[in-house]
Amino acid sequence: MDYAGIDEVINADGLRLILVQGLPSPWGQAAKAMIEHKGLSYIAGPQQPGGANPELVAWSGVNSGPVVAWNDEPPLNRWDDILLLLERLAPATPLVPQDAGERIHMFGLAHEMCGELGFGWNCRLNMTRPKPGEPPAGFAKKYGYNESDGALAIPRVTTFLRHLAITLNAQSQQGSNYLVGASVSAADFYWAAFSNLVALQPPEECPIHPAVRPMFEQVPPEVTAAIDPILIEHRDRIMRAHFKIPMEF
Ligand SMILES: N[C@@H](CCC(=O)N[C@@H](CS)C(=O)NCC(=O)O)C(=O)O
Repeated sequence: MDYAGIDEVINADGLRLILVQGLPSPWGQAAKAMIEHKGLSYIAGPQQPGGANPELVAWSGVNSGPVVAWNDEPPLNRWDDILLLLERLAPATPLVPQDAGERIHMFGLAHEMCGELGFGWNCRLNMTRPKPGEPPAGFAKKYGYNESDGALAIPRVTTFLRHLAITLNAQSQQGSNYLVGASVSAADFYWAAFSNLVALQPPEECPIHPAVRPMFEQVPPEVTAAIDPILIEHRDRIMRAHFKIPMEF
């Protein structure tokens, strides 16, 4: 990824995107792909995962990625705020359905993938689970690991995966390859990006550092068992049509 310095990003006009450097962070990769799909030009800056990132924190108020900023408007860090900004900047390539029922469904699915205690969150709780008897540390502490949510993380992930497969199978029977309605929406981008938390793309598509790859590939067997092939077919189709391959981070 061609990163500008953080100061340059903060002081620039136009659209800026802060990405978690070196990791296929799905929130950031979905935002990046949607920006590129919409033909918006932007400059990117790095968030150092696990680092203090003092300039980023002083500017945006958060120490995580993505952060998306437009001109002198306050920098955004929530997936839904980011999506609505992108829709405003490039309405001609909509990723939020016009139809109210489809829109409600799309935001429901997106929340279940991107929101707190959603699919991505639960995958991370499981990935950073402390050893028995040890207190949460590092990302587990930062992202709110506690025993009750930790115990529910895997069941929440498998329930979501089964629901998503039912949705895609029903869509397929209606003649649609997309999660919602008859055209691509933000939900398709989110699933493509978040699928990497349970079925990481091969190195040539997702060139994550070999030392970090095993952490992403440690998927509990009950999660792997809940991955209907239609989920990965959809991911691969959306990735090939709408994401840059190999992934840049
Ligand atoms: N702010 C996002 C979630 C962002 C998020 O969870 N970012 C993680 C991605 S793994 C991150 O920045 N990790 C690196 C770190 O915390 O240092 C949202 O609520 O929509």
